[in-house]
Amino acid sequence: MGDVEYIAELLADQAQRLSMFAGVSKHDQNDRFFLVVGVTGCGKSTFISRCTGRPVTVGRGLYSCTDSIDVYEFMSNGRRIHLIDTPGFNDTSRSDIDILGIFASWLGASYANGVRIHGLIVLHSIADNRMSGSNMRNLEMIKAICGFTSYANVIIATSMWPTAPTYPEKVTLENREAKLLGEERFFGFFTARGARVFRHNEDGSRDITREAASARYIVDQLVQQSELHIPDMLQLQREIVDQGKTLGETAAGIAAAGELYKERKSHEDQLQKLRAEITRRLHKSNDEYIAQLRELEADAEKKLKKARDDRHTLKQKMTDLHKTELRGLGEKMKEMDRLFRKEVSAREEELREMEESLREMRKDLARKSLEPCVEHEKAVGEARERAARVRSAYQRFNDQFRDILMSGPQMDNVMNGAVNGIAAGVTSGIVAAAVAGVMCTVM
Ligand SMILES: Nc1nc2c(ncn2[C@@H]2O[C@H](COP(=O)(O)OP(=O)(O)OP(=O)(O)O)[C@@H](O)[C@H]2O)c(=O)[nH]1
Ligand SMILES: [Mg+2]
Repeated sequence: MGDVEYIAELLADQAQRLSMFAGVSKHDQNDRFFLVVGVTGCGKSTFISRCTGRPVTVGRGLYSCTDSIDVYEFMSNGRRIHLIDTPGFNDTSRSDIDILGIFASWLGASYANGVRIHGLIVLHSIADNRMSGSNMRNLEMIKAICGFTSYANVIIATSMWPTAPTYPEKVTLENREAKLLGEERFFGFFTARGARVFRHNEDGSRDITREAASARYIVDQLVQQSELHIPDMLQLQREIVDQGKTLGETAAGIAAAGELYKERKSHEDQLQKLRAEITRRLHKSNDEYIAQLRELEADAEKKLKKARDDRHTLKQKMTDLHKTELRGLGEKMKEMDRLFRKEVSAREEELREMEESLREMRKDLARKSLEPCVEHEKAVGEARERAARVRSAYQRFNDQFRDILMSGPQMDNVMNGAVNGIAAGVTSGIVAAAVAGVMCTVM
């Protein structure tokens, strides 16, 4: 299978999985939807992959990989479980505000279409030797997104336990765990309000079967809990859908705006210092040093511009957030369409040339043996299959995404509709918007 076909297959598959979470296609009453959250690299996608036994996009190194919401499902005791993979709030390429916009878009649309979140798994790497700024920010955002009175449907799962630690290492980790789970400013906030705690893959084994057993055990606990109690809708859903707040007016938006203000101030200060330094050194220093300062200045300007764009995002309501997602989608789909057309014409050109040379060969009556002709006919048959496969993949891509692309101009009408109308009208759009962020690594 060629690259383009493969990507198209992945996209179509992903669109199908997302559509149930977004409420575009109907789910069963017994289905369970669980959010998996935590900082970048804490093992969310791996956890989901182990549970579902399916490939999930997994990050490499410091760069975060899960760039939008994605949903993976599996059957457990006859019940369909949907695990919702989410980007961390310490993403390397996007700001917390962008990430919050993704949460608001998806959670808002799915809530408005009648999908409830039955619980959350908060993963935290026990290998992190301190609660860094990003860990703390993640916690603040999770709290603000949930806003529950009871956190009984939340599980805190520690990940990345080492294999065969020494005794002192073990003691250090256990002390760290006790502190993390006990102190109100860390996970104590959640545990004091009913959240339960588990160690995921405690023996640090990288054996897939054992990891899967551990992950499934944790999910089972949430399933059982959801039998007893279904949590309230998330605070972010209530605010963005029922109360029609802008992102910046939601509790999570307010929390993110505080950080944004600090970041903006720091970029402004840095820029001011750099500019003063450039003016001071302009006639005294060598060109190379000035060029370095100019580079830093350009970088600080870029960051400041991003912070200003983020302020704009905070002023958006759910419908605007969808529009933004759809605009990005349009661009990506056009690019995909271009790649597909290129691939289709390349395969057709190849087929034409091979058929042409086969015709020439057949005409050559002086040929002594028919062997080369038979071989060539086989090759032409294969080229024909390749061309047909790409054509049909392109057709599938078109069928799946054309309506979504066409829906852009009609969006304004849908936007003025009732809440359910809003969600139903736009979720097919955001389903595709998310799938258009083509994956980075597939396990
Ligand atoms: N040692 C160890 N490594 C793990 C474990 N779980 C995941 N990893 C590795 O940690 C890295 C990050 O894992 P991911 O599952 O991509 O983390 P994530 O939370 O989805 O990251 P983002 O998508 O960037 O937010 C990958 O290289 C995994 O193979 C674990 O339990 N133990
Ligand atoms: Mg991930």
